Amino acid sequence: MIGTGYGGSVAALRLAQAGVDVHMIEMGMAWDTPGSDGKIFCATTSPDHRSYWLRTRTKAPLNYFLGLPIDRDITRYTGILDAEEFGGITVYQGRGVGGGSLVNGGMAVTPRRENFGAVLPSVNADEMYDTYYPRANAGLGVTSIDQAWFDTTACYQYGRVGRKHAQRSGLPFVFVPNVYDWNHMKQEAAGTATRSALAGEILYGNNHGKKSLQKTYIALARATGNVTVSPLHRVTSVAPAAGGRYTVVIEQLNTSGDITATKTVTADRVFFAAGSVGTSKLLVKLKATGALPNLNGEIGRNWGDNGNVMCGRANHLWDPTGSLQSTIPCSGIDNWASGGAFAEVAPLPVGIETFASFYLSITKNPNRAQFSWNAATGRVDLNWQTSWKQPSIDMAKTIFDKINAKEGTIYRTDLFGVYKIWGDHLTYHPLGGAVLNSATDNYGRLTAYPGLYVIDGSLIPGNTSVNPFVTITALAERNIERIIATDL
Ligand code: FAE
Repeated sequence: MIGTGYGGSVAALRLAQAGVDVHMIEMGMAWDTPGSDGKIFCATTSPDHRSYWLRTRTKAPLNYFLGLPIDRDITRYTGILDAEEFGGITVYQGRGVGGGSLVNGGMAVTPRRENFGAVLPSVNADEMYDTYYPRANAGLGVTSIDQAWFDTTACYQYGRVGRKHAQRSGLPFVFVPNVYDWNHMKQEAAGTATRSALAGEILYGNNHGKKSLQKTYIALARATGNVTVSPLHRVTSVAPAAGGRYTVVIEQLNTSGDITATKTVTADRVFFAAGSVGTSKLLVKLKATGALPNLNGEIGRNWGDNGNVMCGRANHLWDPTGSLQSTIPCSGIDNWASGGAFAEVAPLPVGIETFASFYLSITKNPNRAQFSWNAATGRVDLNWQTSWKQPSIDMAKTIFDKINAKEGTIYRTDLFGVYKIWGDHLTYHPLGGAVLNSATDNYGRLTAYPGLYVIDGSLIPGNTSVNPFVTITALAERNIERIIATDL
C-alpha cells in the first residue's frame, strides 16, 4: 500500500480482514509522539518545525492579515502539511500516517444524489447510496452538530452570522456533518476537556477530538495483526518482477528529509494510494521512464482542484463573528443547483474579533489539467494555470455578491495579499490524474499490469461537488470489496 490516507486505509483494513498481509508505506511521520511541549501537533496560530513538509518558511493558505504577510521562518523538518507548488497552483496535502485526515477540517459530506452522475458517471449510484456511502460514514465516525448547541455556543457565532446572511439573501443554508467528536467540543467549551478545536488547532493537526484515520480505519487495520506501517518511507519505483510480482523501491527518510537508506521489496500486489498528486506523479514518471511503459495514455489526465476558491467578507460592527471560533466548520451555503457553488462557512480562528466572515467555496469549475514528465528536470509538471480559477470566482460571486448587496457589505481585500479579494492560488482538494474507467478499469485496476491498483482521490475526475473525503472513502470501499471477491 503506497500511502496511508483514505483510500489506503480502507484498502488496508479490508485486505487485512480478508487475511492478507499488508505493508503500508508512508513518506510522512507517524505523528504518535509528543514534542518537547508535550503536544504531538502545533497550533495554527503558532507554527513551528512540525507545521510544514520540508520548508524553511511557512506557507499559510491565508497568508496575509490586515494586508501584512504572516509567514515566518521555521526549521526544515518532515512536518505535517505539504504546500506543494506547481506552476499555476499550490496543492495542500497532509503528510503522515493518516494522510489528509491529519490536517483537514473533517467536513464529511456526501454529495447530493442528483449530482452523483457528474461525479462518477460509470459507478452505480444505487450501490453507492445504499451500501458504500453508509459504510464509509460509519467507518469514519461521521456525526452532526447538536443544532441547539450551535444556536447558543460562543464558538459558532461565526456560523450563526453565516446562516443569517445566507438566509437573508434567500440562499440555502445547510448543516454539514463532521468527524470531530462533538461531545469533546462541548466539553472544550465548558472547560472540562483540553481545548483543540477551540484552541486554534486544525491545519497542522488536532491534538484532541478529531477522529482522524489513525483512530478509525488504521486502528482497526492494525488490530487485525496483519498490517505493518512504515512511516518516513517513500516509494520511488514499482516495476514488474518474476512470477507476476512487483519490485518496489523505497527510500527511508530522516526528519530533515535526507535519504538514509534505499530498500527493495517484492510484492504480489501494489495499491497506489499516495493521493491524487502522489499517485499521478508516480504513475506518470513510471510510464515515461520505462518501469511501467504499458500504462494507458489516460494516466496523468483529468486533474482538477474541486473548484476551490476562498474569500472573506467584511461585516458591519453589529455583526461580530466572535473572538473564540471553533476551527471545525459545520455548515455551508449550497448554491450548487443555481450558481455552481457550495461554500463552507469557515472559521478565522485568530483569537481576536475580526468582523470578518470567511468562506472556502467548492465550485463547478470545468477546467482540467494534466501531469507530464519533464525529462530535463526529472520532475513531474502540472499544467494548471491560475487564470483557470476565473469560473470558480464567477460561481462563488453568485453567493457573495448577493450577500454583499443585501447586507451593504464588501469583500475583505487584506487576506491574500494587498488589495486582493480571492484566494485563487491554491487547492485543498486535488482530484484525478488516474481516473476510474479511463486510466483504470471501473474498479481501479491498472489492467496492463495485473496486481496493480489505484485506490485514492486520483480516481475521481476533478470534482465531487462537495468536500471529497467521504466519496474517496466510499469509492475505496466499493472497489476493494470487488477486488477481494474476484482478484485474490
Ligand atoms: P491522502 O489523504 O492525501 O493520502 C495520501 C498519503 O500518501 C499521504 O499521507 C502522503 O504523505 C502519502 N504519499 C504520497 N506519496 C507517497 C510516496 N511516494 N510514498 C509513500 N507515501 C506517499 O490521499 N476533505 C473533506 O472531505 N473535508 C474537509 O473538511 C477537508 N478539509 C481539508 C483541509 C485541508 C487543509 C486539506 C489539505 C485537505 C482537506 N480535505 C478535506 C481534502 C482531503 O483531506 C483529501 O481529499 C483526502 O485526504 C485525499 O485522500 P487520499 O486517500 O486520496
